[in-house]
Amino acid sequence: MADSVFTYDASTWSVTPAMKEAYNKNGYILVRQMLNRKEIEKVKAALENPDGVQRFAYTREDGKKRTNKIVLWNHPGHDITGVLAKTQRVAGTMEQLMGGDEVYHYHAKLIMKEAKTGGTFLWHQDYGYWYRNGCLYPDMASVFIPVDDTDRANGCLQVLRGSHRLGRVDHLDIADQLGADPERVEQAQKVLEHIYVEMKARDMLFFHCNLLHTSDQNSSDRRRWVFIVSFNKRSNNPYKEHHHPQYTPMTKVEDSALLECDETKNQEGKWFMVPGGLFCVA
Ligand SMILES: O=C(O)CCC(=O)C(=O)O
Repeated sequence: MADSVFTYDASTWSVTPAMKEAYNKNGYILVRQMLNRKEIEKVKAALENPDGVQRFAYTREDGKKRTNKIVLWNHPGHDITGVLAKTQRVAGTMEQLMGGDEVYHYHAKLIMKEAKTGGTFLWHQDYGYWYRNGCLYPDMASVFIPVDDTDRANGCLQVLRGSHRLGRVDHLDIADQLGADPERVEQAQKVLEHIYVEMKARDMLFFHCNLLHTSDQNSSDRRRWVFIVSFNKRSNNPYKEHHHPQYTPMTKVEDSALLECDETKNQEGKWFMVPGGLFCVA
């Protein structure tokens, strides 16, 4: 784990060869304190605003008598959540870790595991889903940005270190979810290190789309909300149209744009997934 953990310093930040090596070897890097206190408060307030993304929240059963609340959208938009996704710190770092070719916003989501009721996510690879969308290469990745501290008690993310190098594992319908083939997961668990990625709000985890990950129910009395932004490469434009975007140019913004933005309500430009389809905010 230690070789994949770094600490952010705004005055010196760049993606170093050590970070790239760790990402390629382990399938992820964890960067501590990547947002400052003002920034995380802003992001949290935007995600919590009942007149913002919350208008599009829905509940998903986990197949184990628990639920997660989710908001999922395509295209970053122009509010605080969109600005964060487009910053050099988020999109630029991800682009560098993914090899430097241009990336675009594939989708973003807010996962709300509420205290006492929050559900599980089965072991899966994100590419297990995205493969079905016509993305030929696993040249995709996500940034996991908790807005609450997350630990074993409130259902932190768990990963199998280096599992992205297994390639894509078959995904099956299991307990109302799409999960990685349990036989493969069981074998992978015998040879790969199982890591509970405990994080503070302000930290970010950058992870490869073939990294096997899961999370437990939240039986604690603390909620666990996380904002996740996923990127695809321009060169990996999906070969078929589906419910997430084809290549759409994304202009990255300076990190300072986050504190300069005060928009938390206007969701113009985003397409939200809602039960029954996609809803465009014109
Ligand atoms: O929030 C979590 O614990 C996991 C979320 C996840 O893996 C997903 O949405 O694909």
